[in-house]
Amino acid sequence: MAIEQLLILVKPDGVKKSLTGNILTKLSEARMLIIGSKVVKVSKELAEAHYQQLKDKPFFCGLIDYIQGKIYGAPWDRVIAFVYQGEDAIARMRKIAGATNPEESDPVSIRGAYGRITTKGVYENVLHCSSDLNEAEREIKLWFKPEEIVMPIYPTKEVVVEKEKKVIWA
Ligand code: IDP
Ligand code: MG
Repeated sequence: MAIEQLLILVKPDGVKKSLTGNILTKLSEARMLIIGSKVVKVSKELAEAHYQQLKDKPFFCGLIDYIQGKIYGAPWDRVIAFVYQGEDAIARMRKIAGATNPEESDPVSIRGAYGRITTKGVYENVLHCSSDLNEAEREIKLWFKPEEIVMPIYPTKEVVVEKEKKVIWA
C-alpha cells in the first residue's frame, strides 16, 4: 500500500455547526498524520479553481457561494483546511467521509450523519475530501505553500523574489 496525501476541508456548514471536532474525531479512526492545517477565508478565485471540473454544472454558482460561506455570512465565511498523510489515505478517508449526496451516504459516515440537502438544493455535506491522487496533488498545491507543510511531499524549487510587500507583526 502506498503512502498518500490528501486535502480535507471542513466546509462552512461544518464550521457553523461546530462540527470540526466531531469530523476530526471520526477521521482519526484512520490513524493518519496531519501535516498541514489552517483557517482560510476562501476567495472567489480559489473557490472556482478548486471546483474547476464542475464549472459547467447547473449547481456551480451555488457551490461557489457555499464553499465561500457566503450563504451563512460572517463569521462562518471560512473553511478549515488540513493535509493528511497515510497509507491508502484517499480511499480510506473518503469511506469515512461518505458519499457526495448526504441523503445517499452511509448514515454512520460523516456526511451521512451530519449532512443535508437544503431546500435550495445545496448539498451541505460538511467536508471536502480529495478524490484521487492527481486531484489531491493539484488541490494541496492550490491551498498550501510548501513551507506550510511540515515535511517535503512534492518537489520544490528556490526562486528569488524581489521587492515583495508583506505584512509582519508591528
Ligand atoms: P465530492 O465532494 O464527493 O468529491 P464532487 O462530485 O467532486 O463530490 O462535487 C463537489 C461538491 O459539489 C460536493 O461535495 C457537493 O458539495 C457539490 N455537489 C456535487 N453534486 C451536486 C449536486 O448534484 N447538487 C448540488 N451540489 C452538488
Ligand atoms: Mg470531488
